[in-house]
Amino acid sequence: MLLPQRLHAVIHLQCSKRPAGAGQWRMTRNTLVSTESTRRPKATPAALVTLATALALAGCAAPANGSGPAQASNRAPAPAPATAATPAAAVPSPPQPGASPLAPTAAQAAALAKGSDADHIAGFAVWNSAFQSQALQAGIRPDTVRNVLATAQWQPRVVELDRAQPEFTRTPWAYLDSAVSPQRVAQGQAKLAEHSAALQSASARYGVPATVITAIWGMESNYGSNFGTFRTVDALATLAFEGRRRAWAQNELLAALRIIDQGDIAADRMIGSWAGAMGHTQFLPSVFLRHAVDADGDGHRDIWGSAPDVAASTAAFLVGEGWRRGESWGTEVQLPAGFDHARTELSVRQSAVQWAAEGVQTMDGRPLPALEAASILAPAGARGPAFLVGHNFRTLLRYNNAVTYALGVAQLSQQIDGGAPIIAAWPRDLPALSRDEVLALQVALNERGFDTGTPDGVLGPATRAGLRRYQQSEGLVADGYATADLLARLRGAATPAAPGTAPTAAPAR
Ligand SMILES: [Ca+2]
Repeated sequence: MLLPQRLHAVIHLQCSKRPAGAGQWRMTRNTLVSTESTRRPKATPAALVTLATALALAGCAAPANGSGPAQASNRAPAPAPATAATPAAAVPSPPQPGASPLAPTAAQAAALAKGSDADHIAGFAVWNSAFQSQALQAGIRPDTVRNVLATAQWQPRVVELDRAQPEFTRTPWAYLDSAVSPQRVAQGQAKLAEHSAALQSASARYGVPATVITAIWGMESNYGSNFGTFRTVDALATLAFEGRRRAWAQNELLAALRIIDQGDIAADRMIGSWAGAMGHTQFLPSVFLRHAVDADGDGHRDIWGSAPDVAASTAAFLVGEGWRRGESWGTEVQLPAGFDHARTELSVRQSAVQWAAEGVQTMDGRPLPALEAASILAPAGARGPAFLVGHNFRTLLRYNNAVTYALGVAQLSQQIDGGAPIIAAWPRDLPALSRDEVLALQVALNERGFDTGTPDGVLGPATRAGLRRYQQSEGLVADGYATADLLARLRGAATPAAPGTAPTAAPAR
């Protein structure tokens, strides 16, 4: 990994269990020092000039350095713990209205972002100084503002990663091959045995199977081997200054400072992903405040080093989002001939009994699980596997709102438990579409009157809906799965008899 010029320290964490079954991980830290040794940017004359420019850009009154403690008596009541619009733990929530008047606007931050590293650091210092006042007003302790927020660092790598867009979409099978590899299943079984006491205790307390907790742990951080190397405060402060999701990031940053105030974790151990997701379970700070649990009774909610806390916090999150004890996530199913694939959406719900009456069956002939509001999903379209999913599957989506993610947790937990992998074959002959191809598909559908919303290169419900209407108009199976054939057909380049697209191929799809 390349070290950005001003990334002074990369903190590498390794967790290894103590030998005596204490249920605690020992955390070791290796600090790699790069080009500079101090955490604060030096105020060179050039930097001071750009600082003045940035001040003007940001429309700020000159902030007094170290103004934090002086304003401590001027606290407003602390707001309620940050409430992200989407409490998914691993995925940043959408932007929220109500930006701080103290922060630079998105346009100003964008202007700064085009500048040099010195511009970034100077602008970041301006933003930080202004935000220190806001943090104090929000009730963050002056010591924390001075020692943690004021020493936060601009991390250019965070911005790079935030702006990175993959060139290609990922097919469901490519994602699941990696997320639910035999190695990860075997490792999950070993982790389940190793941390049996912590996982079973959380399971008994919250009613979430230990295999599901283990699977989430595997999906989120590969069982703690990779939960990110960014200081959460640095990552969120960078995102807050950078501006694309400023209100959201400021909210999460305040939540992170509040966690430090509460003494759950020291700032230098508050480590996670570039996007602010922390520790083994990749909780955002606002999610931590709502759901993290001190299960080992040491007085700290520690999702970085305590197996009992990690297991209980994960289960508590799911229960808080509605997980039902004893209910299955769902199962792989066979669909009857002539099944209307336009109905394979989470929004189409009926009881498993009703689905069974339509001819939906399990793969092994056993009865469908008893689910009330269940949906049929076919993430790779009519040629791929289909699943009946219920309420607890939708709860998994609260962790990360992607069907393939929830399917990954479901499959990993099932296989850790000794269950079978997915039986039906994926349509592996279909190539992944590039982002440009998805964009072209969206534009073409819109032009033909099959509305997909604003073209964004991302396959979502609106694109599937537009695609399904197009497929129906052409007499095709309306599965809403985007393929190169469909794009070619939309462009008028497809031959009507192309395999997999012609109406006569419907039974095979
Ligand atoms: Ca604890």
